[in-house]
Amino acid sequence: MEPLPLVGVLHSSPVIARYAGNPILSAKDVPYNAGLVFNAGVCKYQGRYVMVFRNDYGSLADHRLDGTNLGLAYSDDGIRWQVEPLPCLEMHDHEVLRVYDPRLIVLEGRVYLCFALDTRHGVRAGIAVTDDFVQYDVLSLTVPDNRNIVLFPERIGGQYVRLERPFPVYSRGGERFDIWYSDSPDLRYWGNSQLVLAVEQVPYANTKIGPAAPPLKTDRGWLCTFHAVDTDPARGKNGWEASWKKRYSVGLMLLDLDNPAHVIGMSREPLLAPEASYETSGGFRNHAVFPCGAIQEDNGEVKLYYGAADTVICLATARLDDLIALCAPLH
Ligand code: BMA
Repeated sequence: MEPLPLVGVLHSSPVIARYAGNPILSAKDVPYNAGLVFNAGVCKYQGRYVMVFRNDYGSLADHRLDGTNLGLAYSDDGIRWQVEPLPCLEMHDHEVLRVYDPRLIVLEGRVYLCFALDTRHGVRAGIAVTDDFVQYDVLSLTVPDNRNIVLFPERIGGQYVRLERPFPVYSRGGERFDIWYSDSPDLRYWGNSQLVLAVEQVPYANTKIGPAAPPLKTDRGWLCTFHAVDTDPARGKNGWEASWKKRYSVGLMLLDLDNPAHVIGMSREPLLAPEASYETSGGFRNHAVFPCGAIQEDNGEVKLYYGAADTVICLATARLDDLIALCAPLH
């Protein structure tokens, strides 16, 4: 298969503004062993903002990582966070190596946590449900290789719906991965899988794309962020991880309200591209912005929570109307 072209320079859209106090959460805010504190799911539940974040702990000073857990934090304003004394959802056992990249979705009054998990027999993705962020009931796990699951916040046509990103390593010709749709009658059995958006349709990706934060319902369609990855072998060492050469930007698409496997529109340029110093330098993997949480406020603002350089958690905001307007029809 022909390689996709190099992407070149990228800039963030003028409609999005980084919070001036970024990062909003980092290792120093966590009351237990913490290192890289990044990709965070966020929801509003029972009057508070709740965050579940990824913590790759170890010693940053020595560039050493020992393991991964998920931290839990609460906030009254979505900006200042208080981290709980202990991590949550420990699944580590002989088979499960780690759980990471959480997304939170409030659906029919309960909170669903979608997560990736590395196992001894492949990368999987799971869906768990909780009412208190203490007890979690794991409802389903995919077969390998699949991750980046995001659930829609309501049933559509009676079915539960999700976006996901399988890794077809043989048939697509290298690391060329796309966004897929599946639905389920009960959140346990998933099927009716369909391709939603392919990497070659995204001008700012040449490697892979995947769902980012969970979809937001608007009167024009489901507004979905996705991560868009491009590789440039000339980029060289790009962070303190040994061989990191990729760049992660954020794309935006609008899906049909009644048939979310159908793309109505997509931003032709990234919503967010790594540009701020905390996104481009000094991190584990520089040039990575990776949202796992989005909150739609009543005043028309959208808060986007993203991991920056796989090292800290940041916030950016935009107007919902501006985001919808960026999604141009796909040809
Ligand atoms: C992806 C995942 C994410 C990470 C991103 C950028 O493949 O591992 O957890 O944030 O790469 O490094």
